[in-house]
This record gives sequence, C-alpha cells and structure tokens, in this order.
Amino acid sequence: MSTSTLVALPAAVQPVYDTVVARNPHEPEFQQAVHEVLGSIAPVLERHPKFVEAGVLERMVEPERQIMFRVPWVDDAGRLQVNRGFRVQFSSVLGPYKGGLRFHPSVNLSIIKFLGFEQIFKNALTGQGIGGAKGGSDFDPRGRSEAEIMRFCQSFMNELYRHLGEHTDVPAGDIGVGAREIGFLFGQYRKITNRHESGMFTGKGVQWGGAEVRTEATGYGAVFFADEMLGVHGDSLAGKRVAVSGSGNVAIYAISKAHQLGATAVTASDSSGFVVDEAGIDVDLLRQVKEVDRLRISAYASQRPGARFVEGARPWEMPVDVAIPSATQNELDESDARALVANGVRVVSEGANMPSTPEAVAVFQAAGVLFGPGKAANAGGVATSALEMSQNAARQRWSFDDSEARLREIMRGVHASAFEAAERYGRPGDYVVGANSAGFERVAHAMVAQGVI
Ligand code: NDP
Ligand code: 2IT
Repeated sequence: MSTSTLVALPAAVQPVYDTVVARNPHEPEFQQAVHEVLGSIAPVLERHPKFVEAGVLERMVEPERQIMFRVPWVDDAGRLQVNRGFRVQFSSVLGPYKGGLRFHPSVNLSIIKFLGFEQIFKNALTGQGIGGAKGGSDFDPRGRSEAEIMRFCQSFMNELYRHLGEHTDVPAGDIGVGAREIGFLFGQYRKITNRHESGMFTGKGVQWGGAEVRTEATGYGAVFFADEMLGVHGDSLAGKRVAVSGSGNVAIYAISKAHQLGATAVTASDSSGFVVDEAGIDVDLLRQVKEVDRLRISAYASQRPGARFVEGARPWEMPVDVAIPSATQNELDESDARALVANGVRVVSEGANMPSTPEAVAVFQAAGVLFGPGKAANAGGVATSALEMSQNAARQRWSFDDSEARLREIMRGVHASAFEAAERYGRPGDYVVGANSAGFERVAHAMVAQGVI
C-alpha cells in the first residue's frame, strides 16, 4: 500500500492526518489504520461539535504511552541474542489497556501502533470496559526450541511486568503468541511479583484461570459475524463455500465453526502457500500439522487424500461465496479482491487485523459485497478476553456452552451497533463506516467527559 493511492479525506480531518504523517513518517501501517478511521468519521464530528472543541481526534491519534525495551536472551548454542520489545498503551479511557502481544520478525513500532489504534475502536464496539493496546517483539519463534522460547518469554516479561496489572494493562495472544507462550509469560510475571494475579493476562490455560471459548473465540466470532451479515438478507452460512487464509488460531476455529454452521471451508494457508481440500478442511489434521507438529501447511496436503498444495500463492483465486482472511495485515490486495468478486464472492469477514488493503475494500464495496472489517468481525477474541477478566475477578468459571452463547450474543451486538450506526450516518450496509462511527462515538464521549487528559 502506498499512501498516494489513498482517497482524499474530508477537509475536517485532513489536517489531523497530515500531522500523523509528519510525526510518524516511517510508519506506513499506522498511517493506513488512521486514514481508514478518519475516512469514516467526519459526519460524526459534524454532529458532535464537542468532540472537535475537546480535541478528541488530535489526542486519540497519539498513544497515551509507548514502551520499547531490550530483550536479551541466550540461545541453545550459547550465543547472545537481542530482540526489541514493544508495548503501546494507546487508550485507557474505557478501561485498562487491553490487546494482544505479537511475536513475529516483521514486528516494528508501526505495526504495533496500527494494531493498538484499531484495538481502541474494536474494544469500544464490544460494549465492554476495556481500553486499547498492543505489544510484541521482532523475535521469530519459528525453528526455536521450547527452552529458547521460554527463555525469551522470561526475558521479555522481566521488563514488561512493571507496566502490567489487572487494573492497568492486560495482554493476550496474537500472531506467534499462543497458549505455550502465555504460560511462560504468566509464570514469569507471577515469579517476579509474587502475585497469582489471574486478571493480568487473558488466553490462559483453562486449568489455571483461563476462560472456556477464549481459544476459539476470534475464529468463531468472525464466522458469527458473517452469518449476521447474511441474516440481514434472509440468508445464512449454511451450504456456503468458504475460503479461509492462515492456519493459526483464528483460521483453525473459523474453519471449525463454518463447518458446524453447515458451510464448507475449502482452504487454509501460511506464508509458504495454500492448500485446497474440496471435501472441507479436516480441522483435526490441520491442528495436528500446525499446532502439534509445527510443520508447514504443505504437510496437510501430503497427509490428506484429495487435498493439494499451491506453493507461493494465496487462496483468493478460489471460487467461493465467503472469504475469511485470517493471517495478517495487507494479505488481500486489489487484484485478489477483483478475482474474488469475479468468482462470485458475496461476503468477506475479516478474522485478521486489516488484512484487506484500502484498494481491496473499495473493490468489495463497489461490487456490493457484504464486507465486515476486522475491528468488528474479529472482536469476538477480545470480547471473550473481557469475559475471562470478569471470571477472574469473580473467581468463577463459566461453562463452554454458556460462554459460547455469550460470544454469539456479543457478536450480534457488535453487528447491530455497526449496522445501526451506518444507517444513522446515511450509509446503510457500510460496515466500515458503521464500525468506525460506533466505536469512535463511544470513545469520544468518554474522552469529553473525562477532560483533557
Ligand atoms: P497465529 O500465529 O496463530 O497464526 C498466524 C497465521 O498467519 C499463520 O498461518 C501464519 O503463517 C500466517 N502469517 C503470519 N504472518 C504472515 C505473513 N507476514 N505473511 C503470510 N502469512 C502470515 O496468529 P493468529 O491466528 O492469532 O492471528 C491471525 C490474525 O488474526 C492476525 O492478524 C491477528 O492480529 C488477528 N487476530 C488475532 C486474535 C486472536 O485472538 N489470536 C484476535 C483478533 C485478531 P506462517 O506460519 O507461515 O507465518
Ligand atoms: O487483535 C486482537 O483483538 C487480539 N489479538 C486479542 C486481544 C485480546 O486482548 O484478547
């Protein structure tokens, strides 16, 4: 994505964007995320002059606090390694900072800021009391032994712990941070602080303070969101053909729930290529390959009769009714969107954060595709994290079925908020405008009420 290809912003918000670009010149992903929100909210500012008087926008695009730190550790060969750690605490106006940690070699300040910025509005949309944050490291877990991963996590927490706490900042997982890493991170926090403070991390193992359905929640939620969008048109996911990208936490549970609702997910992918399985992706095999054996996605095709591996390509060339991009940012570009539209796609529900480029979103919207942006469609993960925080605070444990029913209800609410705001601002069916406006309104009202902080 280059910023020159972005559509012009309304005059009321352009100066804020210009300042963001001038202040953060080497942060293209952060600029992209800000541009996307600013492109929706000029009518909201017009309706609420107080938001302008209180400088809500100018304050919102500047994180409350940004932490960067050294993470030294020793690998199995006895060599010293140094990584960079990040935590961007973007907004605490609605609750403690909340958002995941990403371990991936591509992580830099721009990526963490884009994710933290998105998180503010996503978390607001859930209706729960959680602020927005993101963190992580450029550490690459791939090919590392379990002992190396543990030492890295311990060193990372040796610095980050001082900025966390159940009423301060509550991380969770994201790319490269799953149950294993959360265990090591939580363990080190407990050791340093001498507190078993369950509510300082979400995504914990269910045997030690974790919540049922948190593991499944993001993928399940993205599928529920697709079903909600179809429901407006008297349709449902049953019988639909679905393309999913990624093969990690979000992808696995999106595929699983799509099957439970009567659809067939025919693809999964990783950064090496994608697999096609016309019979429907076998979730147990996918989990075995990716989460237990930690192999590349091609291993799925070699173990599953009838499946094939397409090297170096993305699943968007497949004819499908529904696409659920669930890998990473900007993984679906304009030509991918054109291919999907030409092949008859009707619904796109973003499991990942900002997977579609702005040009791709424009193609979907011009073609009348039902497009659910990540900050609405993947909000089920963080919403279930907030349920985990509630359970930790009350020292309770809710059942799987009860938790899933709550998730379904939350996704209904997220959809309804985005749908209703889009209508209110004269853009019926535009979930980008709807999600941005509804999330922004909630945050902005709170910022006005709490003064210039
Ligand atoms: P995982 O680490 O479990 O899986 C990530 C998947 O995406 C892998 O298949 C990985 O393939 C692929 N991927 C990662 N980076 C790239 C890249 N640069 N190019 C191509 N493929 C890539 O992460 P999650 O499933 O947790 O996260 C997936 C997306 O969902 C992210 O955008 C994340 O921010 C978002 N998300 C996650 C939530 C959660 O609760 N976990 C909540 C809301 C959103 P490979 O192994 O080859 O790298
Ligand atoms: O992007 C996201 O919403 C997440 N990675 C989950 C954050 C959380 O705190 O559960």
